[in-house]
Amino acid sequence: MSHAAIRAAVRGLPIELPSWGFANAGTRFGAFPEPGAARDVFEKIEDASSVHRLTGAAPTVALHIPWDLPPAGGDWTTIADFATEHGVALGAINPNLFQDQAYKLGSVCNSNPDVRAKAVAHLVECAEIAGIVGSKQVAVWLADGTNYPGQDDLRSRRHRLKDSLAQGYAALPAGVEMLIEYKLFEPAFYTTDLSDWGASLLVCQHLGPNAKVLVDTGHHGHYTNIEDIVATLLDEGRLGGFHFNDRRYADDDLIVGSANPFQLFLIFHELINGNDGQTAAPVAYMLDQSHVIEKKIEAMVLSVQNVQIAYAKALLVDREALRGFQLAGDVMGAHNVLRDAYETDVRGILADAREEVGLPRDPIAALKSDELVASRRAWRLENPPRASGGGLGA
Ligand code: PSV
Ligand code: MN
Repeated sequence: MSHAAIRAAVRGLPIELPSWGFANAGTRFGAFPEPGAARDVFEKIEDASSVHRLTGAAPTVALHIPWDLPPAGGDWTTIADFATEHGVALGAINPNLFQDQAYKLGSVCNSNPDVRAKAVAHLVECAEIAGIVGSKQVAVWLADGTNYPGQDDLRSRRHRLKDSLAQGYAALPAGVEMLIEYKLFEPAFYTTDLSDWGASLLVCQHLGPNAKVLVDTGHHGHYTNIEDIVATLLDEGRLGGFHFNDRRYADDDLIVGSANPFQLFLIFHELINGNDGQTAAPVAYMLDQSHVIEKKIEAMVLSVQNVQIAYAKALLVDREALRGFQLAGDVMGAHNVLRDAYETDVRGILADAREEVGLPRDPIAALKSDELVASRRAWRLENPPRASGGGLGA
């Protein structure tokens, strides 16, 4: 593929940012707040808009409810308008079905019908918000599961799961998809009600065509072949999108491509292969990271760049040669086609792609001297937040 075609394809890949990745976060051992980090939905949108202004690649920001709420006297239109004024739009709406005290033993799978009703009402509320702000997805992740054998009846939980999600699905406005995320474990340690892609796929098939699987790259067992999962889901028409992050041990939520960039490249190879061979499949490309020691905006910019690097390298794969080696049974010939593309340094192509449309060649260097980002930080240190807000473990 020509460099011009690669530049155009990379510029055409929208990468969605998670609002919660701009807020202070911690682990259960402690938190180390970043001075001037975003405290409410307005500030998270401001920071997401900075990433978009510097990279041109992140036009939407996902919200997490109720970590993100309009201020007293405002409504969701206020937030959507604020995003538009800042040059971005609102992306996936993420229901929070894990933090409320009522969800101690689960949300949509809870044996208590009142708790399930509360969880379903929240799903319906999120579907309504998606309709108001023009979002295309409600992205559901459940913390539901059990810690001990015998704690609950597993088949009953599954029936409750399908029944509750069907009620949320029925509330989706036209054109909005329900993305269903899975996770091997955490916070539950014995069973998780949606623990892998197969469990999510079965639920999606039960719900209907607008339900699709969301692959969070940090949610698998060690050495799981994620690109193979991607190929399968894409082939079934049920790949809804990604939560990109990187990990070494569990759901580490690290900067994308920092631990295993080869895996990210192979995922993009499948996304192009399963599409038209020229561009990655039009699914939702979202980041889901949580920053404990990193500078938050810089970490997001780096993740965006790492996604683009993986994509550009995958676009370089000589698919015709690859097919030839595959059909000839030439194992090493085929493997080397992928290696050749992966070993190519594409940073210059990406810098050109940015410069061509008036963006900085090096967004991180530009961030470091960005006056708007600095002035927002300074303002936050002197002023209270404009709305209530929250994030992960802060
Ligand atoms: C859960 O670990 C998860 O990946 C889900 O996507 C949540 O919505 C997100 O992280 C934030 O906690
Ligand atoms: Mn996720």
